Amino acid sequence: MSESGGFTTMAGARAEKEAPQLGVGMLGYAFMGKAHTNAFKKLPYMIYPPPAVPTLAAICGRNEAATAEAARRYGYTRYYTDWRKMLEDPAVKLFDNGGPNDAHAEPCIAAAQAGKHILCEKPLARTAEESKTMLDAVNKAGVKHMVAFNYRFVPAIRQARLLIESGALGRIYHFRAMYLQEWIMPHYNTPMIWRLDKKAAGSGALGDLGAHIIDLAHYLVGGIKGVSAMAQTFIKNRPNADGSMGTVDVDDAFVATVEFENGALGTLEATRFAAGHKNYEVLEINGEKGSIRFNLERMNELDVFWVGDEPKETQGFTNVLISEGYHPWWEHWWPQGHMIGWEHTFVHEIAHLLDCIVNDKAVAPIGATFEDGYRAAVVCDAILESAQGKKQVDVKY
Ligand code: SOE
Repeated sequence: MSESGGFTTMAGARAEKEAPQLGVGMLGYAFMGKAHTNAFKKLPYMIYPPPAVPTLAAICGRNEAATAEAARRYGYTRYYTDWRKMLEDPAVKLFDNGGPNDAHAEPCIAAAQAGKHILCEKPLARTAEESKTMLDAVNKAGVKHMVAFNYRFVPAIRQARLLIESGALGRIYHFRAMYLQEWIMPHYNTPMIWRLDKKAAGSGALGDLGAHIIDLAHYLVGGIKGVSAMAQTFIKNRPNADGSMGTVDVDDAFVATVEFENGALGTLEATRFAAGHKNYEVLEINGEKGSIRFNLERMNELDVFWVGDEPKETQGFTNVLISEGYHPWWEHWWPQGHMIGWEHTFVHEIAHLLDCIVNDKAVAPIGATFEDGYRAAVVCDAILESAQGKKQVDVKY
């Protein structure tokens, strides 16, 4: 308990010196541009003293009016409609790629060659091969690099990793994860969008949602040895903006069984056709000493079960609130029980990257590097190969 019995003093932090500033160049102004910019602006006064103060040097997007509006709305100093010009801007030290999947590789490789540190939204790229070109570029350039697998930065997920690392679960037998959404079901009348076009997205639910749970499988359990999967496209044609009919050439859903290198067995599932589920990412880990269960829609909680934990063992799982000052990142927020949300995971992950940049620390294992993005892409490719070939596929990173 802290001095006030669980209510830490909110005004206690003191900054000994001015934090360094770091200019950000943001590619994209839509969903991820908004989520990342919200984190850049909130970070300096909530993660206090901040490792660095991100300055909004520039934002870039194809549509000039929308990009200029985003610059005004968020307070970016400049805006560009050509990312090549933005990368020439000396004020840009951190390139943040929040663009669609087909706009990840070329700009990130160019940013690495220009000596910029890089944050790239997930999935890293459309395929493992394309991800590898990005990994090679950042390794050659010696810049810091992170993939925005933001669920590693949910306090409860970080707490699960710490418990597993401490041996609290013992040998891991199972990893079970689902990521369920509903927003492209018939009643949404979703037209052809870039996420449903293989050329733009690389894959469908697999790369968008499956990549998250594959990264968490790597983060919480370890490497994957082999997969056996099935995939389905439930609606094969959707209207294009011009009224013509487009062909959906990506998966609407996949299910996979996986064998981990440490012998554990797993099941992975992601779909955008789970009626009633809005952003339902759940996972469960079963070990010899107990189990841990997480649900993103109750993201400040963990359900735990400890073998031999009398008398709870006879009653099943216990629900634990992850909101104490000593829980990961909670010292930056509110007193116990005052919940944080999905947006705060971006504040945590960007603060971590800034700390790694200004203090030359390793991004991994707390954050996902381009190596992790590549490893997730290898598993995604294996799942597609298994589904298309109707066979089990070995995973070779
Ligand atoms: C859309 O499916 C989406 O925004 C994903 O792209 C995000 O990564 C996920 O966190 C929420 O859903």
